[in-house]
Amino acid sequence: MRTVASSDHSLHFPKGELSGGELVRPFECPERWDYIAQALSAAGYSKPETPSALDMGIVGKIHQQDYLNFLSQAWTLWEAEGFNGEALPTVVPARRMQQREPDHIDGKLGYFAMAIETAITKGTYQAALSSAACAQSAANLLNKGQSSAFALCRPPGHHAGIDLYGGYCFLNNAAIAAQTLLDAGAKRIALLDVDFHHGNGTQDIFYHRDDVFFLSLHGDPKQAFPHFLGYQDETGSGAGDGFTINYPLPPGSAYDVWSAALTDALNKIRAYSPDALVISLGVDTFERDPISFFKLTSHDFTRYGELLGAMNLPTLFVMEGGYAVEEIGINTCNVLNGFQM
Ligand code: OKP
Ligand code: ZN
Repeated sequence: MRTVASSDHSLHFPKGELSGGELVRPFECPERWDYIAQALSAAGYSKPETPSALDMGIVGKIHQQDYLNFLSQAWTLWEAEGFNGEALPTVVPARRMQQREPDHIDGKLGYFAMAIETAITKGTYQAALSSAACAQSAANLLNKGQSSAFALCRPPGHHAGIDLYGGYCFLNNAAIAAQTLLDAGAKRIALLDVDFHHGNGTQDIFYHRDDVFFLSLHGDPKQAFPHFLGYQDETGSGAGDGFTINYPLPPGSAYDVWSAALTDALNKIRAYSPDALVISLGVDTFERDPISFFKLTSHDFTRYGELLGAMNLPTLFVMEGGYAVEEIGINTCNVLNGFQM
């Protein structure tokens, strides 16, 4: 399996994440990328390829232009105010307030945020662009006939909506990859999100569409981030009616419970008969993940990789979360190895 990665990920390394009322060192840190790259190399995967320049025309089919303008300007506007810290929102357009983009950066940050733990810094936008480019270039490997590919995306993407950032995400890498497959002639894409957290951004982007079938297994939003999306009764709308499926699962869920949901999802994907499968691959379902509550073992990642491989579909893996940093490489490789068994 060919892999795509960009060293630009290291341009995004905020010092602080708002967690438990403190600014802590972010869980989503640059070493995550290093551990995965190292594990891929140790497992005999060929050296990751550098992505081609991102096609912004395709990005424009996923994200709104006002949002892209905001991301591109945020750090400059923040610095121009003379603020000393990293850019974090403090005020959001809550119920019954104006949904209107303000001029001041404090207002813009809150207007486009879906969560406020995530800092924007000088290199954030470039890192996000290169991360999306990895997903897009990996999608283009499938377009050119490869049966699978892995995009080592960092920062992750699945919480980024049409015009929303947060939860460590800025551009929706998996959605951009799915659109890249569609624009090359695919008619139906299944996008399966196995990250511990609900892929609210991906759901938002495709909620009204029937050309991308979105399925997500995740911690029940009553108990888990992002808390405000990912319930079972969200099933799509309009043309997209029936093309969103959520599997919210309770705290402590181990492989028996989790894989039963996966098997159901895979059966529904088979019935949809997609041209390709995109996996939002988060390995924060791991039993020792510091911010999640599922109980998958390292071996379980191999087991479900095999189930994904048995689908016999062109498959693109897009890296999302995973915060047990020392085990993130092994767990990610286990999925890819299982897939190829
Ligand atoms: C990003 B991805 C829990 C706080 C959660 C944000 C989590 C973002 C996860 N105490 N903070 O889906 O792995
Ligand atoms: Zn996650």
